[in-house]
Amino acid sequence: MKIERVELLHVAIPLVSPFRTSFGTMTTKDTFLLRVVTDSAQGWSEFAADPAPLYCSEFVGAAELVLDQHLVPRVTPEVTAAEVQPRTHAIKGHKLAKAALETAVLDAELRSCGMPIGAFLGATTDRVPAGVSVGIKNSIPELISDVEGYLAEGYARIKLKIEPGWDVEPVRAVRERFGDILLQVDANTAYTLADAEHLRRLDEFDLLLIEQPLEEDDLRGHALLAQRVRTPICLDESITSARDAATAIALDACRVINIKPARVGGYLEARRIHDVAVAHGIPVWCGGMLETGVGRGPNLALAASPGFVLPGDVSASRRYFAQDITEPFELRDGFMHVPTGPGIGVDPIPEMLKRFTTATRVLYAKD
Ligand code: NPG
Repeated sequence: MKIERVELLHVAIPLVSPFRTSFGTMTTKDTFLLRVVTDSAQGWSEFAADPAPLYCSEFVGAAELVLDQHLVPRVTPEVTAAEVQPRTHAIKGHKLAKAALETAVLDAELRSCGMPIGAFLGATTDRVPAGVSVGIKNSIPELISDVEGYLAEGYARIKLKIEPGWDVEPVRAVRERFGDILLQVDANTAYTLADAEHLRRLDEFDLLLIEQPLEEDDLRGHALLAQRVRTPICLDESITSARDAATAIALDACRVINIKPARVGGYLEARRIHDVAVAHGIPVWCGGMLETGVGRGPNLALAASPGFVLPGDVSASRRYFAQDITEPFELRDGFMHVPTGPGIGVDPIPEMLKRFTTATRVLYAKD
């Protein structure tokens, strides 16, 4: 497939309400889209990280630079989606930037042969149960009211963001108020092994899992923590490849894995992690990074693979955006539907693209 043009479009889309985690508060989805025009079709993708390196080491400015100077030159003028990873392998790290590039190329390739990404990845269902991630609130009544609203909308599972000082009490309040719902927590690396006894207090609430309690490079710490708490440990930030997944499983550092395609370099590696996990009997679920429809569509397709046995962070567009950049994804009876069109199955709406784009840059143009 011949690439004719690569464009990077900065977009800024307001969130319906601030989203607070242990690493910061987001009020706008501020990122970029990639558009890859080829001789047969065009492809779209979304860079998943934020303007500051708070969730992971990558951020918008660095990704733009590495795509422009190091990644795009290695895949132009001719490439296939499967070749993106080997051709960019020499560039260390930058998996979220690589994921954006691979996904746009994959989208173009799949569109050119009329294949939906779900069919390509091996989806075995056309709808997936949706969970919702609930940020840290100013008070427990505020949290209860938000959770009540999400349950009324039909979400199948609630994930509470936690941090030291906002953990046992909010979890207790939600469990007491809503009874036997599917409930899990996400610490985004906010604790240390010295907090093991404190984290053990979460055991009484029968959580599905505790996600990424310790630093991303602390697999041993997670393995030791797993011996001291009953709640299953789930890894997110720590898993950036199929090899990481195999290592973490071998070390007993996790009993569940959150797969975010962006974090692991794209959908091809995400599928490999899924396969490693399935081979070891480890359940997986699909994470989210407040993606617009451009990222949400393919995430839903991945979440339709058979190993995704837990509800993912694949909520409706309106959970985050009053107006999405694509047609909105909607929740129906607690499920989200996998897009069926070719490629990622969604396109930015030209009018919305115009409204939300703050700058456009051409990274490659055929002479
Ligand atoms: O529903 O898309 C969603 C968000 C789910 O909580 C969520 N994402 O740590 O998993 C996370 C968190 C996140 C948000 C990560 C923003 C990075 C950026």
